[in-house]
Amino acid sequence: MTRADKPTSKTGRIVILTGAGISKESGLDTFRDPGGIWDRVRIEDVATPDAFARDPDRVHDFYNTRRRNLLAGKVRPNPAHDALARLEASWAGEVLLVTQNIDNLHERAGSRDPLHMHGEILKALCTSCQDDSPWRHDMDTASPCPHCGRKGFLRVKVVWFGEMPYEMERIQAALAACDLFLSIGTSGHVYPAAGFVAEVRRAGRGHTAELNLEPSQGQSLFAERIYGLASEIVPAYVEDLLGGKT
Ligand code: BV8
Repeated sequence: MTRADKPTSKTGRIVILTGAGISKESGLDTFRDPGGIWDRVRIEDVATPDAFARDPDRVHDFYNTRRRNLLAGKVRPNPAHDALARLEASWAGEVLLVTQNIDNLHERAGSRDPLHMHGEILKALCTSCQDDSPWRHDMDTASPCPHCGRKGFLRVKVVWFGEMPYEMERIQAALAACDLFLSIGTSGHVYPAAGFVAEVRRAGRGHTAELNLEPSQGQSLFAERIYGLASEIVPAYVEDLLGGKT
């Protein structure tokens, strides 16, 4: 199988996957770095449906703390988020930004419609009427659903372990058709996102690049690997893609 080259024209299809590493320099913790979130709490206690059924107050508290931190004034998009928004605005071909992150930093940087495959911390989901709503304050077991009004049925609109991520068919179709797959700021631990690079390789047409602080679990599958701080390597990569004119 020939190795696809990076698109030189601005008409190719690009799929971008981001993870917690792109938001680290904005002040949000990653999960698996030393001192990261999973060093402080266990996935089984706060990020599974069983955890929520067993101790909803604990899970609400975990996300209330992260939501408050995200909405604190000092957390804002960094040059990596800005560069991806610039790429979307300047690229004539299709760009699909898929993020594993539940923060809103891509939107605040100007990305038009990021696909949050793991959901969004600033949304609530009602398990009674199934509607979702914007949600920017603390949530607890007595919070009423803004749509149906029922209490005790709200959860944060986030995909927990063992739950199906959002819009997988749309993502898989885009991966099979893309000319460039960029994986940014992710350790490649969590599936199905960690398997996206293999799906692009199986399709046999897209160039694959990993931009991360350090090699990820799937690093050997990428045709191109660039390591460094996202706020530095992502703008440089986008500048190169756009031919230096941004
Ligand atoms: C699914 C919640 C199937 C939101 C998250 C048993 C049952 C079911 C499934 C499984 C199972 N066992 C295993 C699985 C699969 C499981 C999985 O992959 N487990 C792993 C741990 C082995 N996956 C799932 O359960 C998924 N669902 O498979 O469903 C199914 C099928 C049919 C029907 C129903 C279901 C669901 C996965 C989503 C889980 N939710 N989070 C939240 O609280 O945030 S995942 C969690 O990890 C986060 O959401 C995060 O997005 C995700 C990935 O982490 P990363 O973003 O990569 O972050 P990480 O800290 O790991 O890495 C950061 C990287 O950045 C590092 O490499 C670092 O070097 C780099 N970095 C740091 N600083 C910088 C930097 N890079 C650049 N610049 C910097 N400055």
